[in-house]
Amino acid sequence: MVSTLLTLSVLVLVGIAIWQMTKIFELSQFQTENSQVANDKDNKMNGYLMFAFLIFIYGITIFSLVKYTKVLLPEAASAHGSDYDTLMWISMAIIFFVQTLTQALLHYFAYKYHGKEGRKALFFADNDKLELIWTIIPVITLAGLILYGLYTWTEIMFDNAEDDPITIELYAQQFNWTARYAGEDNVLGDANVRLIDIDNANILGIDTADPNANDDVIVKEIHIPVGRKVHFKMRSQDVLHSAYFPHFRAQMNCVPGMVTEFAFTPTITTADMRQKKEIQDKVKRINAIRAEKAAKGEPNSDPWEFDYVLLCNKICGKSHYNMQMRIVVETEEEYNKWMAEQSTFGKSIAAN
Ligand SMILES: [Cu+2]
Repeated sequence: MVSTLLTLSVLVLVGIAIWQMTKIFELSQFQTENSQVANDKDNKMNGYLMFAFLIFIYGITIFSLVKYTKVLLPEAASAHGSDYDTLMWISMAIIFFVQTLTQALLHYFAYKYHGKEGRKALFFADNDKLELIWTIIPVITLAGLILYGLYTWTEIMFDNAEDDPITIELYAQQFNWTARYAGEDNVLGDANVRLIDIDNANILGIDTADPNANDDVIVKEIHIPVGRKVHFKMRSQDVLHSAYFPHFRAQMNCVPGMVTEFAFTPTITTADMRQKKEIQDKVKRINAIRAEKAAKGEPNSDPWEFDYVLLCNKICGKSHYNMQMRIVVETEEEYNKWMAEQSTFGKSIAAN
């Protein structure tokens, strides 16, 4: 501890010494060609450099668009997903257009009006017309985007008119997910962190006295029938986590001490998604990288197959990156068959 402090103070002192020495060095220089005042040549040079930098920005933008567009998420696999994507693409298009235009203007003006011997800047205190224009246009655009966003949000979050959703609880903890189906009655049994009893297979702290808990089904992989709404209720055991379903365009924080909710309807089965061209291309690309790793004998190099996933999207600790669960979207029959194979909470408790 003391030695760390000592090392730190020595480093700081050395830093100050170097800084003072450069200052002395600067002061000792003769004020000839090395003048700090920019001349016409310097100003012109800086004007050109502004243009060069603009070309660099556009170049790197085009490069990224060409090279990295393929890593974007595939087609949305939920009923609300296309609304969400449209909202994002409209916002992105407006931002992209305005950014491209203003960036060019900024650099062009910096070049056009670069410093010149004898040129003086025009000064005026204010201009009502200009201020009106640059206030009104953003206000209208932003109001439009925000209203459209709110409308989409309400559509996604509060559209529960039809349905008979399947209720599934997602339980987050450092560093894994556990899911609990509400069972035959579609009502989750009460649960509390104080009731957790690892030795008796009660990992979610389910209240054994609650009759609704008996038919609950605890699993480590989610299966959902395509076209059926799923109502997720999230809990967290320890810290903030975030349930992120990238392919279904859904995300909700999991907060210790409260239940958060999100519902969506999956529209494409896992099997159908695997047939899509963009997914097959992605699988090919990833497996090419994996084959290279396998040739070198590196880990995580077995061939990969596409699956929907639930990820944690909050930096919740050192193994956060590994916090994921497989989601299988299948036909109603396949789902029923899978569900029939699962054991209920009541049965596993009785077996203990
Ligand atoms: Cu997490």
